[in-house]
Amino acid sequence: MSDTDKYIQKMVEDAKEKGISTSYVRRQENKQCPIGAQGMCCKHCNMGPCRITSKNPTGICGADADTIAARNFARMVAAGASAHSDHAREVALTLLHAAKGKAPDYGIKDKEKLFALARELEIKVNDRPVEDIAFEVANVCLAQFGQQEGEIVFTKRAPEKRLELWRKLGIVPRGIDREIVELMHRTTVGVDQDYKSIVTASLRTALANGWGGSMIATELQDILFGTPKPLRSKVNLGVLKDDQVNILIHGHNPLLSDMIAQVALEPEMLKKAEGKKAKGINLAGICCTANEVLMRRGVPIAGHFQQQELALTTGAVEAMVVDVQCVYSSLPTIAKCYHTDIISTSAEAHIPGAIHINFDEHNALSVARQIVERAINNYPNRKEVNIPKESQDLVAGFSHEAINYMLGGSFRSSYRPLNDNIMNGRIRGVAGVVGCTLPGENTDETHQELVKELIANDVLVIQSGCSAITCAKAGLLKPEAAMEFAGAGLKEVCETVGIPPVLHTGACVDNSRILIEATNVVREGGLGEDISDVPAAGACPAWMSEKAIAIGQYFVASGVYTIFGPNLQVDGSENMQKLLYSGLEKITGGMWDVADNPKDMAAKMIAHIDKKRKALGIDKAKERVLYDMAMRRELEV
Ligand code: NFS
Ligand code: SF4
Repeated sequence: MSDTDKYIQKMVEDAKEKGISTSYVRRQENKQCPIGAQGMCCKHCNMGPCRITSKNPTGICGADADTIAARNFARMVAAGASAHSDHAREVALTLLHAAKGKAPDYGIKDKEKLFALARELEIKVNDRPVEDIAFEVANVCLAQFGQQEGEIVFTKRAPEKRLELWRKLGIVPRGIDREIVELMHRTTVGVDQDYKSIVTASLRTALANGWGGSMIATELQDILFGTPKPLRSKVNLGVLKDDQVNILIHGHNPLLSDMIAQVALEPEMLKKAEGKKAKGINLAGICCTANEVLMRRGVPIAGHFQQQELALTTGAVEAMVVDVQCVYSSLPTIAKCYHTDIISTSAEAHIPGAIHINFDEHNALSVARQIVERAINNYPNRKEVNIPKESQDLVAGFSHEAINYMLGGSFRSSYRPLNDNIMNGRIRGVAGVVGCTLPGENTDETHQELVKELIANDVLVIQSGCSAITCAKAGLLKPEAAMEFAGAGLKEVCETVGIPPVLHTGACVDNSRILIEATNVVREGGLGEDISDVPAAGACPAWMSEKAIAIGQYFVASGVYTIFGPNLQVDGSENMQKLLYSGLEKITGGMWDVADNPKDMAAKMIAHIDKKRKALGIDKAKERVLYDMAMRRELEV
């Protein structure tokens, strides 16, 4: 158990003593269904639900373990893709409305990125008004959702060889919504029954997420709220303040959290807080919306997914404001023991027991003010407060643009130094470590140990989502972490460039940034012609949400070796195991793998990275030879 886990356990125990149940307690009480864990439960029609066991090899319709495992897996991909993509749709609609003057509180923060994207989308820039350009960019992005035929536009960003492979396999997404709907259709009773065909279709849907929905969300959020640059901040529940109004923003879409972050700084609001005898307004984040406002505004992070309930038990939270995704249904019950308001804001996500203040982009700031005022007025109702001292410094903000800039040195932005250092072996490879947290004794340690093991072996780590939060809590996202934890080669690079050995690239939708980073490495040259050639690996050590499966599948479809823990819900089917854990490598160049502990996971990732180094012929670190006179003479002959 790591130090940060010990503190989680202490809070869980304290809560339990007060009669408060948390996910940690419920996970022990609620035994996971072993049949579902194997992907062997089907409830897609009312002849069932059917459960496949050795005695019962098929469902009533005749579907076998392979079909059922594939259908369940594919439906997770569809659901996960829908979540990221619906988020993206809202962002695109907001950009559209902002351009038309109908969402007056939003503006274009990063004009350069807007212009660059417009050029890429073949939209004229010249001297046209910014709003006109933004309007067209938003329209092209929105068209990606409803497009019925052809190829979604951002697949063109992939290395040529990758795109050709996708074309050959017939998995270039035609339209984002189309692929999600089609996969839902395929997996209803009596439609696609061949596990291979279902998995292939899910590759296409996953790509519609990674190179579609998620990428649109990232691009347009950068345009609306700014492209992240490295900045310092803090993490863990110790960021809550005992003498200020604490507002926690939780969920995913920065459309809301960015507005609240703005309002919390308004002098008028601060005056109101002082009127209630508070020394200020302290904003902190939970889950991915925390990552969004951290990356762009340096707002501190209170905790990851498994800390949302614990944050309430500090008694110091005036309001927890949530929008969509990863919000526990238990929050209002816990909040009742304190003065905390749980405020839901999305028309798509109502929570029994919460206060609903509907948020929409047309009057964003006024709704944000209403929420912040409510929190301020709640401050005098605080009773006993128990804020842990634990907090850590971190550096975040590593968008692919920032990485390009940082690595390029003083002359020009470039990935060349990264490629060179991978080729000369100072950096062994690159790993993306992402995703959720699970309740258990080793919630944080699973991530922290994996990442420590990777950087000790000179693997540069890129992180996002809740996984990044766990490692930030252990101090791994500070430049100083290179000194303490990184191998000699990686340490040298980190010190020269001034970066931490673990780069925080954002929220889960920002895993699309990792696709671009991998593509940039390919384009820079010297490390193969496709993403699958690069010495790189992806990991999600403790997946929870269907979104994680959708992300895993788009990494695999993009040619990345991707390892999940502690299990995948497909193991009831031997054929699915064979296909995911090895067969796909021959098809996409990427594959799935599983490991239930960080040591094995790191070992498998490093073995894969070494395999790729060998294939590139850069496996033997070249000894530096100092020429002596005899050797020179020999050369001259
Ligand atoms: Ni990602 Fe973010 Fe966290 Fe998992 Fe949930 S917050 S979108 S799904 S739990 S990493
Ligand atoms: Fe059972 Fe087939 Fe219906 Fe699934 S679709 S519940 S396996 S009968």
